[in-house]
Amino acid sequence: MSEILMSSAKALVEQSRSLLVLSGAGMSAESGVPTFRDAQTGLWAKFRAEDLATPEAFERDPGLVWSWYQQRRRDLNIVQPNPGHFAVASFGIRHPHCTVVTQNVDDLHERAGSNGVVHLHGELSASHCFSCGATGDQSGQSTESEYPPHCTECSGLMRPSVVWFGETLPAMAWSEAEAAAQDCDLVICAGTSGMVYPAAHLPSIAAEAGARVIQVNIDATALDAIADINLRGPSGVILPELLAEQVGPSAI
Ligand code: BJW
Ligand code: ZN
Repeated sequence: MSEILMSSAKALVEQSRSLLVLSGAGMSAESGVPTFRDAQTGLWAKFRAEDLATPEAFERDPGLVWSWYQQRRRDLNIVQPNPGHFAVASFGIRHPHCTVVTQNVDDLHERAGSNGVVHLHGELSASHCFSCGATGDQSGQSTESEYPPHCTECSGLMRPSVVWFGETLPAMAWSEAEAAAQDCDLVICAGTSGMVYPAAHLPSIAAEAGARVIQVNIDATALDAIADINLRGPSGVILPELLAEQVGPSAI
């Protein structure tokens, strides 16, 4: 990757007073979590989204949908955050005006030390009732059961607390993300194809309000056109360099 691009991107980070990091599945790819749309390894290359990630799919076959998410929960238990997650977390500690908005349902940003992460598409570890929305007591939730447990409030079926196609995003998460996009002066989009809305609209919201946009991705994406700087490469390599503490001029 060009040294000139990296140093221009670092200058934008250095000048930024309010940063938004928008992450997608590619951010966790180097931890071993599959993306959705990568040609060979993405989840949608092996499974049909219509069969697993819609409310209609759950109504049709709750056992199939639940067991697929249970397997993903087990897979998530054995992976670790990668250097990209750690770079974002350590930057957030040094710069209080850094908001992390993720489309990911994993908790790898939090496990790396990021606080206040906004989850646009929910969280894999949580469940709520498909009928009444109650979250219930999750303390005894096992990742082994292959059929959804019953709700303690209404005896409906529990479902994973992730956002499926056709469902609205959690209102609080969306309003926090939208406010961060409107207020920031720099957005870093890391590891997202920019194909799923409304999340993919956030960089344009920020750009229209005057922010600059840096994209970190191994490939070209739908966001290339609005990014001021495209840094091509793995987020686990690029982000540690981009967000490294700048060493100021010597005091001597
Ligand atoms: C690396 C890397 C490395 C790899 N380093 N980079 C027609 C019908 C129905 C709906 C719609 C429709 N047209 C539009 C819609 C709206 C729909 C939508 O956007 N669909 C598009 C796909 C067309 N959106 C919705 O339905 C949303 N809700 C909504 O709009 O509500 C309003 C409404 C209500 C009712 C009716 C209509 C509207 C909800 C979207 C929910 C998305 N859910 C999922 C599943 C979550 C649960 C689960 O995990 O199973 O969220 S889908 C999936 O995509 C997941 C992700 O968060 C999301 C985004 O994907 P992401 O993160 O960008 O991953 P990938 O795989 O796409 O890209 C990975 C990138 O990483 C690639 O670019 C790689 O190159 C890169 N990469 N390794 C850096 N090491
Ligand atoms: Zn219920």
